[in-house]
Amino acid sequence: MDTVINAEKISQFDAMIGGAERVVIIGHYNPDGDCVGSVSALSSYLDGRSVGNVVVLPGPYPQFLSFLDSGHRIKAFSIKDASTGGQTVSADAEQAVKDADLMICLDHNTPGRTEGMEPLLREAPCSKVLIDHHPNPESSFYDLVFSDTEMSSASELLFWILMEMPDISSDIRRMELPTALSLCAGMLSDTNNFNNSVTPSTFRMSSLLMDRGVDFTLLNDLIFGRCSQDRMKLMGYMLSNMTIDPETASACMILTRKIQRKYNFVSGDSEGFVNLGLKIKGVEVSALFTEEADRVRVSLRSKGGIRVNRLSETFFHGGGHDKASGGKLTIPVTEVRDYYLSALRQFICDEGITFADASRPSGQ
Ligand SMILES: [Mn+2]
Repeated sequence: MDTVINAEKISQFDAMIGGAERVVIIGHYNPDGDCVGSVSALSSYLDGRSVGNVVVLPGPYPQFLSFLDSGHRIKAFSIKDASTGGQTVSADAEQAVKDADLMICLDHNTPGRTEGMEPLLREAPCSKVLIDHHPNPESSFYDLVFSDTEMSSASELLFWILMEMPDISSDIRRMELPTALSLCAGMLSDTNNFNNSVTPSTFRMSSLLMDRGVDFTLLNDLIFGRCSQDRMKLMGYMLSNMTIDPETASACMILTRKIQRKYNFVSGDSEGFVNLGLKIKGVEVSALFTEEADRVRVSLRSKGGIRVNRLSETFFHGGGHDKASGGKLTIPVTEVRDYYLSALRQFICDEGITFADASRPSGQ
């Protein structure tokens, strides 16, 4: 952590916040738990310093994360118009970006990850700060960059930054409880409850947060234990219809619009589904394809030698982490599975990948 957080950067960040009157906090498209946790934590930290701030996300967050926004202060930039079914831009959210004198971007590495907000962000004249844990940040866009791919989550990175700020000075008791709760929720969410990307620093953070009074049992229940029946039934359907390809050691799930309608799908309902394929012996890469209005959204996970960020960059118009990445396709959903398998075959061949586990899955 010391390579990205140093005293000079902390005092620069502290001065930027101290000199700001209207901070806009930005998260990424399809906001997840780490995104919503880190933006709400930063917002409550700024509240504590009486610095005016607004959170703007490219779209609405999943309902199960609403406990992180009890004051209903998070604005969605693009919202679905109930009458037309199309997308409309929130004038409020747009104005908040234009009015800001400081922009702080969390859990994404380029304005491109904010989709429709990108032009607005690129035109904004204010100073910009990045706090993120994805590889290859677009550093030239930001005036100050905190980037560390070793961190489990943007929430963990923000935690260590806040701990170094002069008003907290490594004393966890000086961190407000709502800030601590949000940071913990973001970390638990991105690590899938300590299942991936954790390091000793993640446990040090957890220990301090527990000292501060964060209730891990409650948070665990709020994040992972309040599924709707529809979501659980959809999970059952998706597991029953998951396909396994022994040759590429891969699993594939496709969530079509038809199935979404059948199970009354709402945003967040497929959270974590992509990880399920990796539970099968011999599967090293897992994909979830979600049909949307104008594209098929791609989620990829790996636990072997296949670096899914490279796979996504090459074949799925996306990127991310070695073991977790996303992307998009604009081909018909019926062609997605064949495309995925041929992309995998080519990638495995081009990269010379061999599988660690000789006992491949045996298909259905
Ligand atoms: Mn994250």
